[in-house]
Amino acid sequence: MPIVEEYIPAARFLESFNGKILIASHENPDGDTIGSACALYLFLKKLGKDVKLGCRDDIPYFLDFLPASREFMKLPTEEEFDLCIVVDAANKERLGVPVRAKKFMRIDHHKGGNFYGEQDLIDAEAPATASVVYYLLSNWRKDLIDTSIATCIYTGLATDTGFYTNSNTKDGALKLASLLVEKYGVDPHYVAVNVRERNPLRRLKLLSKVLDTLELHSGGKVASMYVLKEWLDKLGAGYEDTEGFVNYARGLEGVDVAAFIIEKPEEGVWKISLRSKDKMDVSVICEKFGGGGHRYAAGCKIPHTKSLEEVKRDLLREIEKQMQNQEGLSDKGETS
Ligand SMILES: [Mn+2]
Repeated sequence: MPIVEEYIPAARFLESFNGKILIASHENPDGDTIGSACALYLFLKKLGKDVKLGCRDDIPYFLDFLPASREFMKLPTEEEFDLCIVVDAANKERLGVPVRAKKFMRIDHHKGGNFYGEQDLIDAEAPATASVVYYLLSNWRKDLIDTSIATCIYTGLATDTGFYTNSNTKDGALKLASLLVEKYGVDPHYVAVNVRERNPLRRLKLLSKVLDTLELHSGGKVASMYVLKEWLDKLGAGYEDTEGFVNYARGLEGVDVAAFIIEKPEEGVWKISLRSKDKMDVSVICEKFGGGGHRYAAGCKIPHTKSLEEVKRDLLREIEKQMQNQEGLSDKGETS
């Protein structure tokens, strides 16, 4: 359980803040950044704050059931804010666009990153940013948390834990989920059906193409897959349709690290998603390419000027190197 005192300064700061607030979700938004932003937005609205929601990208179809998900404005905007609350992102760059704000605040559960001031609320032990948001709100005005707010928090928690299967699924995540259901009337089945069982046909067609690219490396410990922009265009699919594909590669027996390479020519990059079964810390690999994330899930970008073959080669080389480093570390750990 988080230490209550840590949440008080952030609550006090927001309580006394009287200006224009923007809650900003990161680019290529996931359930945690959208769920956290929506929960905080609904809560601040109840307090009568001047608050807006913003994101560079469209809200993915699997999150459009969330209360307030349709309130997002497209970033960038000319509008200037007194405060921008960056949720679920280690730095402003993760917003994908510049934001005009006098002050920034970070509410997050990622390790490292940039800090904007005393008002930041970061708990690297938290399973999701949504759980950080929950403890902020419950240490502030518990009575204002309703089923809508709780459903947003639950969705962030459920998606970031892979519906309670990822390695961040510990006692704390399950207890919070239980509390949200018992006390605030969240319906887990409703959330699961909305997030996971409204797939458009184009997504499955895309998956079948992507699975065809599956390759194993390093004696079967590493799996890679990719998707090309032209395939998306042909199927009328978007990047949101590739969400979760990397888990098929990670799910293979013997695979410790799965890599998914997404071509994004309009951003001039290849976007890389890495997943591990927790034996390997993939955030370290992504940091080498200027990205980051968690032990079990991380991402980075490689310039599009490189060919797919070069990207694969560079990535696999770094993964291989880190596997040797980290295996070396754990061996040492065992003998000392
Ligand atoms: Mn998160």
